[in-house]
Amino acid sequence: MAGTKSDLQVDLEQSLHMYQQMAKIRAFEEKVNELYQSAKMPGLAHLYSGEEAVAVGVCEALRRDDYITSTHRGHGHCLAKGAAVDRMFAELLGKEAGYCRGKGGSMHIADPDSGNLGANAIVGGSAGIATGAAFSAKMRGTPQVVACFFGDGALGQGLLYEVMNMAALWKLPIIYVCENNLYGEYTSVGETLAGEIGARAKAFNIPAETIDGQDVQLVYMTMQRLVARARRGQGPAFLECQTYRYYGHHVGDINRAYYRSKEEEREWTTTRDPLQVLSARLIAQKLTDASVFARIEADVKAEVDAGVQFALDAPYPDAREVEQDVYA
Ligand SMILES: Cc1ncc(C[n+]2csc(CCOP(=O)(O)OP(=O)(O)O)c2C)c(N)n1
Ligand SMILES: [Mg+2]
Repeated sequence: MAGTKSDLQVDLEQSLHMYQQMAKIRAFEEKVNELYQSAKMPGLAHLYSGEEAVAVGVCEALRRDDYITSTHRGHGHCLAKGAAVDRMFAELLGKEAGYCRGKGGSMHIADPDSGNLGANAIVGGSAGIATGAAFSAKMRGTPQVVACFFGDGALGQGLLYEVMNMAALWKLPIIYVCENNLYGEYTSVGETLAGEIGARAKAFNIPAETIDGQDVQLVYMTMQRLVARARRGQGPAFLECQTYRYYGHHVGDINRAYYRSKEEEREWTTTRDPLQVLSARLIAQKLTDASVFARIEADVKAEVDAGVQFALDAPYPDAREVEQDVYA
């Protein structure tokens, strides 16, 4: 029965699927770090480790033809929406098999087949693209919904407020998902943000909620509600997910001690780890046991190992294609 409370429970199969998605993102990011540290990957990357429950909980509530827009810290969003590990690695390594034929790299991965309109290196930049996509869905009369991911740093960008105003006025089917990981580069949100985060959305009469972004079941259930509302034509919503990045701002930021404490890192990585939160809960509820998680971990490790090997072996694009598909 649609809309009953029991619909909003997360069953075991779906919980394990979300665990598997989170474990895949974690394993992927660990491998990206290894590639960078061993100088096998050009450029750099912003790792999503620690924030997996946000991307996975949000994307679990979406259909394949719903849209997302992503950020500079976008690998988790791409994978959660359905991108393949091998083509992701290929893109990071500049290979032709990558999602942008090796010309985009870490911060520009897009995959229209899975509804991913792309990562974006301009902080806040994807808000305009996401809102345009929601406007397009409304004009075309499709039931598609858009999830727009952005970090706390994007709250300092004017574009976000211009598009939230439009989305509210035109009742666009979009969820603005703020990944508040407490830092923008090397500065704590306490030094950059005045007032409450949700109040910014409420100023446009957009309903806003703040939740624990380390609890994937909670993220999923909350998103399910907001997505259903948007699909019914009731307009946008704003979701602040409180989360934490385990590594530095990017893979080269290895000395974090001058801007955040070891105690803070320890608290988030031990008591609030999204994978452990979910596995401990399912075990405590006697729904499953530790061997199931061990098997999932082994499966995703095998997938990631095969994916990276595929990408390492894959050819670079032909040099004559250097200007092909390049628009600026
Ligand atoms: C418009 C713009 N200003 C500045 C930057 C440089 N920059 C890159 S990432 C970043 C911090 C973003 O912080 P946040 O939005 O909280 O995302 P997080 O890195 O924490 O995931 C900044 C300032 C940029 N890319 N774009
Ligand atoms: Mg941040």
